[in-house]
Amino acid sequence: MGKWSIRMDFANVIAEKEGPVAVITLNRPQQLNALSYDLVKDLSLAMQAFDQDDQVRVMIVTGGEKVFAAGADIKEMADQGPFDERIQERLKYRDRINKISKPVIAAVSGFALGGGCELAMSCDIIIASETARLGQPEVNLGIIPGSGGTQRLTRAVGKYRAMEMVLAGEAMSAAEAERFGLVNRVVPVELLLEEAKSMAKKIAAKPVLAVKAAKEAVLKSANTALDEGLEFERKSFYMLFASEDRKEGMKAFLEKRKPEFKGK
Ligand code: DAK
Repeated sequence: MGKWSIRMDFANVIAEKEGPVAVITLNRPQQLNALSYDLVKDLSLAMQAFDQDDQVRVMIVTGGEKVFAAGADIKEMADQGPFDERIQERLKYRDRINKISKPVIAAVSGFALGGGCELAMSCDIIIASETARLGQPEVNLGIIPGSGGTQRLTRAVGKYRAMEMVLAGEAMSAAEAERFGLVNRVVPVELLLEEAKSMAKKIAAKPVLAVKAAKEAVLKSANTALDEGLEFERKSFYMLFASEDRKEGMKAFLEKRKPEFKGK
């Protein structure tokens, strides 16, 4: 088991946790981590398990150093009909990934295409390596992005750049993705996981109730008009005033010491 305190067994992902940080590695390297039904199911189950695990504060989703994910599994999809039971099931597992309440960091190296790019975009923070290439090439297959690509990409990079990616199907380099705000930062490949873990540990040290409310409030902004979003933010803000961690955080600041958060 090495330094990992827990390692869950799944056929298509490696799920490990080290203290408050869980790392889930997509593990179909021969198929460039193509997102088969089984992989999406394993990923979803692993993420849900960590979401319910009180020891885990932050998750990292990665494909390792070579490739993040080359999209949905085209071999599997080729013969599927639109109402195939597996497509419906897949949607259910995919939706659960979007509903994870803890912060999720994507550590992206190599190709993140189609469903791979959409998976990265449904995470909260994206750290990329210099080799990362993010794109929505679905148009080449006669389809369009189906897991949020047209919506999240447009919100991230703006209409015109999103149109180019979705209509022409060409991927963005890591440097360009950083310039357009599609990734938080770009680091050398060998530092990718280290950087993601360092970000994860930083967040893991913050008071858990405030982190949860902050993620919820930022995500809310995508689905609401400004007035409604501001109201939601205000309610969450006042709710946190009732927490012990809020009192401790402010007291510690005034006493010039490090706060000791309890998650209450
Ligand atoms: N699916 C299945 N296998 C794949 C794959 C994929 N997406 N991508 C790569 N592979 C396999 C290749 O077939 C090859 O397998 P073997 O021939 O060795 O058996 C192996 O991985 C290595 O790939 P290449 O030989 O092609 O490697 P290269 O380095 O030459 O090229 C590449 C890398 C990433 C440029 C190329 O593999 C590529 O273009 N891959 C396809 C990328 C793509 O089009 N991705 C979008 C897929 S469509 C849904 C919502 C969303 C979606 C689905 C459903 N619902 C609402 C239900 C999402 C759709 C998509 O993502």
